[in-house]
Amino acid sequence: MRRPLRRDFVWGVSTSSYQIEGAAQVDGRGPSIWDGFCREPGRIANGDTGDQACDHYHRYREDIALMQSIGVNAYRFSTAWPRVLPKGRGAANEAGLAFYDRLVDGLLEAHIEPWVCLYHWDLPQALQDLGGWTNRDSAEWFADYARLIAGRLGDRVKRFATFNEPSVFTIFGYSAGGQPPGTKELESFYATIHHVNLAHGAAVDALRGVAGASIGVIHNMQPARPAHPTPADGKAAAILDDIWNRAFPDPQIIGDYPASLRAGIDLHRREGDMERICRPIDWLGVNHYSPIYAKAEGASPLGFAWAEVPADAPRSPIGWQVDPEAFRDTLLDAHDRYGLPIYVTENGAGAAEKLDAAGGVNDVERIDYLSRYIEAMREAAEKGADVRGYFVWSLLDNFEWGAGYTNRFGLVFVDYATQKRVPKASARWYAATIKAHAAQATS
Ligand code: GCO
Repeated sequence: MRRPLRRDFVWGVSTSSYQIEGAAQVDGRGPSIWDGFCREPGRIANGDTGDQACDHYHRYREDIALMQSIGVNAYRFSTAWPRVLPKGRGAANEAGLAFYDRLVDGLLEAHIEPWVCLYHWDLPQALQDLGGWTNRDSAEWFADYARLIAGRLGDRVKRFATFNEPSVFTIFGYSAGGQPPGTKELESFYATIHHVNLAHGAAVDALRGVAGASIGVIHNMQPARPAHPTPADGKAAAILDDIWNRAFPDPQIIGDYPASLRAGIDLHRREGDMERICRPIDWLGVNHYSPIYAKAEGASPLGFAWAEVPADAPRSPIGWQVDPEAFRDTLLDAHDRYGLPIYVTENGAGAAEKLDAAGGVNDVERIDYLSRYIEAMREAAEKGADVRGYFVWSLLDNFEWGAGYTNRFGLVFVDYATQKRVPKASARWYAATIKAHAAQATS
């Protein structure tokens, strides 16, 4: 008899502000770096933008009802910094804060616990104009934003994350291209890593002002594997592992950077910085989809290049490798290395779907992916990983960054032309999974 997951296991869904809210120029929201990036020719598939997205800003009550129908007990979302501070600092936007009041109150009325992530990549453009994360002042800008959110929502919200996937937005924003600001300058890259870590620590201190706050951070964690079993590719994979998996959780939780990054970071590190960064937190959010691959690349300033998934590997409909064992091992490694309670804050499968003749989506491949990954998570828990929750990415189909609206990750299909929501087969499957767990946990 398999040991059930914890009785208080959290079953949720995740989204992010820029990917679902829309209302980009409504009620005083200021521009973010993504608003501008989407308008640069060639950056986003089909020239898509987050201007409307899922119109969650206006349809949040309908979306809460969808969460209720699935039976989740938690909802992870992000607050949009430029919606509450249009210039990134200074005067707050009451209409923006009032939206999050309404959203949080609606969730609590539905008995769904709000989990608030402060930063899911939508930096106010006004702060980017001051250097953004390359500017060491960004730590204080972020701490002030954290204090504003904590002060407004902290009487009702207790679960806070500082950042979502800092390695992704720093690598692709400042080194590999593909995300704003799209620069490729090594020193700026190291500066942003260090300043984002400082911002994390400053925000943790700000959030500690909330009585009963349970503070975490959300990191993508994926085995970095060599494209070929050669010493050169093995070295490249080790570099990618440090940059992709360790550059943030290690200083934030262990207290120092991986050795391979220290020379670059030391150009920006000051006395006392590691104590400013490594502040006690209560949980670790792990986002995981698949392994990643690296190959040696002498011409690359970082010494590696991304490599393809092996041709014979099982893949999801958008070509990401399906490897549940890698997920199990990632959870066990994270448990061993960081020793914090773990919540899987993102896991899911993308597809280029459309409504079938019956007006539904029978997403059996997504169901297969989710069931195999949840089983792998159970196995990790049985082997000792302190896994306490699981959030599907995502509740809704939404703006998938560079892929625009071509990749759909939702349990719920969104017809962007009409904004009609259609729960997929996976929404019904997830609802049944949550119910089955509840029955098992109380037996
Ligand atoms: C990320 C983000 C999400 C993505 C999801 C699917 O990792 O990019 O957290 O915003 O939409 O991971 O790619």
